[in-house]
Amino acid sequence: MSTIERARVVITCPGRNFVTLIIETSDGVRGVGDATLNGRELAVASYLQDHVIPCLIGRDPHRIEDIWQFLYRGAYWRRGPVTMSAIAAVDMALWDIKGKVAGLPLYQLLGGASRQGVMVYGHANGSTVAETVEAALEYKTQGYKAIRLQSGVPGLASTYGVSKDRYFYEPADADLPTENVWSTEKYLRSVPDLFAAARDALSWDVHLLHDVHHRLTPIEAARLGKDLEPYRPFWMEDAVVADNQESFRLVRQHTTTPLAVGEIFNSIWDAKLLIQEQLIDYIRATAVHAGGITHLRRIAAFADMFNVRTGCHGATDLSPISMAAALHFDLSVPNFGIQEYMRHTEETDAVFPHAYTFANGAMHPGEALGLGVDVNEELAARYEYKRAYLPVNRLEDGTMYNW
Ligand code: CS2
Ligand code: MG
Repeated sequence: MSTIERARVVITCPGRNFVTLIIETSDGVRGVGDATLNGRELAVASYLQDHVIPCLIGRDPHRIEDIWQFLYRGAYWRRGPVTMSAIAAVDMALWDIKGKVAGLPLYQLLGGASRQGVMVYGHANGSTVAETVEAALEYKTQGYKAIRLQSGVPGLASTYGVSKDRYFYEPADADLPTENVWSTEKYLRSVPDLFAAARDALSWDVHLLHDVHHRLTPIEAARLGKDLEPYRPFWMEDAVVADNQESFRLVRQHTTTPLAVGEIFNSIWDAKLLIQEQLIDYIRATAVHAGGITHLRRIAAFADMFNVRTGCHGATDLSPISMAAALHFDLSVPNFGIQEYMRHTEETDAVFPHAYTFANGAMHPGEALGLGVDVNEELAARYEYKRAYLPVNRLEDGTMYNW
């Protein structure tokens, strides 16, 4: 029987920080898992190095479920983004190993392909509506069938999702948290104009999405949902902070705009009421922050019972290992909705060589064994960790708010 012989954490920063777990078996098979938690990378690295890896050595790498349960129940202090990102990294690496030993790409172990390809959405953004619509037209020209729109807000110096560089968005922008200023009133006035201009320019043969990024109250979200109905958004994401899942009941009562939530969820318990009361249409949880492929499959199966589809998070602060894991999952899961695709930089892609591809608005994980991605440790070593925080938000009167 093969056993887990070695495991180590690789921290690298090819433009932004990534944390990777490598597991190696006594048969010489190597698996990789993403453990990146934006702004708290070292916490997960330590959780793995100091508390998880000692428990892995000598175990049977094929007992993925048993190891998952050992790490979840055995932690005593259950759930939370750090714990579940660490468990996720182990889970992804063990599925990678199982695929390699089986001689199959991971999606074949998850039940095979349920579709030809995985529809993705790109990120059009700009400091003005005109710039954002121009970027969206470029994405449409590149073949995207779904495009997220994020525009600057008149009267605000900065806002979520608008990057200095049109294609690469990295919000963790400083050694200490940058303080942004937010005004809901100014924001609510600007979004309908953005969608009106975008529909006018892009017509109806492309899906349009928007990320509110946790910044509205339920009644404000209800108002924005109603204001956007004429433009038929594919979804309005993170309309309201979801700590209180019941608050989505009010939004749901007032608008037919589809709702997506969950990129910051780390277990099924964060979404239970939202799913069973059908308060959302898409669940955004993804492998790296929600306990890996094993737990993500549980969340998707529960969601399927209530007509909720998947819409996995896929920002640049999730490494190409997470993108690969998501694409294998997306290709197979029956209630697939859409996959976020924020392209990584060439530097990052060089550190994480991968088999996945993009064409005509969709992606495919490829036919390489396991996850079909690896980490080039020699190249990774050239990029030192660099502390970086996500920004914080204050209202115009100085009140601390949600970023
Ligand atoms: C965003 C992310 O991709 C999204 O939908 O919410 O860019 C998010 O802000 C980052 O992943 C945070 O690290
Ligand atoms: Mg988001």
